[in-house]
Amino acid sequence: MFSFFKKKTDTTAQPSSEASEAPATVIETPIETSTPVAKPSWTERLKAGLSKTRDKLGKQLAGLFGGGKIDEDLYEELETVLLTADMGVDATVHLLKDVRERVTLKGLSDASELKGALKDSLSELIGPLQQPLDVSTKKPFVIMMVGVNGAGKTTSIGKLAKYFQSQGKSVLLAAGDTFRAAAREQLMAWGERNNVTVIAQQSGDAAAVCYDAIQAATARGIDIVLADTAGRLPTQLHLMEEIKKVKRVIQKAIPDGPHEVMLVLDANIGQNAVNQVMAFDDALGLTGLVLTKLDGTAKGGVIAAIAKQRPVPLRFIGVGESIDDLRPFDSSDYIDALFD
Ligand SMILES: Nc1nc2c(ncn2[C@@H]2O[C@H](COP(=O)(O)OP(=O)(O)OP(=O)(O)O)[C@@H](O)[C@H]2O)c(=O)[nH]1
Ligand SMILES: [Mg+2]
Repeated sequence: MFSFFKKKTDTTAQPSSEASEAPATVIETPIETSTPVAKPSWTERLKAGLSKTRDKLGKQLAGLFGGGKIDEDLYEELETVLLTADMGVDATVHLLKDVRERVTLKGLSDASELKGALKDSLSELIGPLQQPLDVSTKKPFVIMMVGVNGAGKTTSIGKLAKYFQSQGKSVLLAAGDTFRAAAREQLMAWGERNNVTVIAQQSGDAAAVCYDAIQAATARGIDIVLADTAGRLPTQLHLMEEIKKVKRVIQKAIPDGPHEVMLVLDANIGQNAVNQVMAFDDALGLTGLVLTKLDGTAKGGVIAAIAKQRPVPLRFIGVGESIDDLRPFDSSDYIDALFD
């Protein structure tokens, strides 16, 4: 399937440790195809994507908010519902306290009025995570994508490339996952869909590929570099050292870079997502998050857990596998899609 790319590969080994010492063997793919597809609106897809969470959370809440008095039993049930939606203990305790305060302040007594109070509390909690990524501050603006295996890094890069292009930006991809055999081809396939150049090496290290990509982007006046990296667990210490090195080498190519260190998280893992945010943040200093696969999970509440425990800006959320299924996080859209 990828024979087109294979023709261009170079088998020169790159036993380099620091990119500046070892120029990358570059495989470039300037490709001219695009795939226009008619699709439902983002709001519809967001709602459809969050349907599992909404079905579960929404139905349970509808039961609670149906009517009757606001009493201790009701708060207890609400606590269970929030925990089940994977909001985590900290966020749940916080939300309950906040909802109680709102109920007292507004003199609410009927359970049907609780929904508004909960929406307001949730909005105040997760609202600060809504900080859209401004890529216009640097050129090239270098984005380094990190995360565990299978989180959705490579597909998110493809989606982001398309998103940024639609904003009139030029994009270059760095195939920095040099661990997995098919990774480079996967990124090139995404490059093809998005009509973007991919900088890759047949072999060699991730840092060298990123270094080379930044130099190419600088020389060509490209707006954005999206650097893919291999998946790794925070417990794999040697791989965490390797990713720190990638960051250091990026800084050699562009001293104030990377301008965004973005952790890609799979929403299906629920509370584990919070642990991953903490571990990658401690190692690399995260500046943003991408939460993928919200369509496959009933655990959309994890955003509240992140907001409470390690509020790294949530730049984008993904609700499906197709190229338009990743968009900037909007907290009120998100809350509306959860509740309505
Ligand atoms: N349903 C759904 N699937 C997604 C979403 N984002 C990514 N995926 C799928 O998740 C799988 C893994 O995605 P990749 O992009 O290869 O993940 P990765 O983080 O690059 O994985 P490694 O390179 O192995 O570390 C693919 O099958 C994607 O199509 C999403 O928002 N929703
Ligand atoms: Mg990948």
